[in-house]
Amino acid sequence: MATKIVKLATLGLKAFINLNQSMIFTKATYIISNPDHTACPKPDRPEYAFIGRSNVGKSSLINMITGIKNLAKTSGTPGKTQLINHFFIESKAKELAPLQQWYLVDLPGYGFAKVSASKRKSWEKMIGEYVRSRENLINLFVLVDSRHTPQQLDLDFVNKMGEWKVPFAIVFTKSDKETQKVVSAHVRQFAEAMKKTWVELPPIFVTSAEKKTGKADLVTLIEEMNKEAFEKFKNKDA
Ligand SMILES: Nc1nc2c(ncn2[C@@H]2O[C@H](COP(=O)(O)OP(=O)(O)OP(=O)(O)O)[C@@H](O)[C@H]2O)c(=O)[nH]1
Ligand SMILES: [Mg+2]
Repeated sequence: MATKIVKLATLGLKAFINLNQSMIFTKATYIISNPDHTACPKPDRPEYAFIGRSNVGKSSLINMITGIKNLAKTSGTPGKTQLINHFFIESKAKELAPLQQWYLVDLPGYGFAKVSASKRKSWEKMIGEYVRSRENLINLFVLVDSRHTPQQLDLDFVNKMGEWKVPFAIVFTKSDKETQKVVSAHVRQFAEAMKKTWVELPPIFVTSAEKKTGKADLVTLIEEMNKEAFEKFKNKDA
């Protein structure tokens, strides 16, 4: 099925410049896990969620970003994360910068073959409802395994986000498991596949939670989007 050409309406991304800032995390704590979006914390802070196939490395990436090894639970067995998990984060861009308080969200993976069809369906429903109705969701990070050529499931997912107008960035994971040449080829192929239906590509990152690479660019993007989001929150309250 042909996908509608969609233009990214991504908050803050145009303003994104890598200033080589490195975010200082002053607090990162687990708050709550929920089976559906209605029970999530009050949407009064910017929120960033991590999604992707089961086992792609979502929970590991959250731990890498915050620098806390076991903040989000990881596992070698796919299907570990089964609920919407909220983490409260307090950070600043540099020593004297103002504190920013925001949420990180670890989501279950999509497309996991080894759970029952009904469970898979209910996860997909939970994810779909969460990304479409969570009003403080500033950006979704869609994780893609850098060891593979473009997978239809991932392309279908990003196209769905386009249809739903959910702002997202793509994060290639596990880049330590392949040579840089292979990883670059897979990233290029994914971008080419997206260009068939997209007029503008989202931001793309290459990471390894194992080697702790790619963190600075990700946190810089969050920092920039936070600034813009806080302005919006302020205007809403005024
Ligand atoms: N080599 C390597 N292994 C990784 C990396 N990121 C994650 N892993 C491993 O991949 C497995 C899955 O990682 P998780 O972070 O639990 O993946 P997930 O996407 O949260 O998985 P689910 O919650 O089950 O959907 C674990 O064994 C991790 O140690 C990486 O960058 N490099
Ligand atoms: Mg997980």
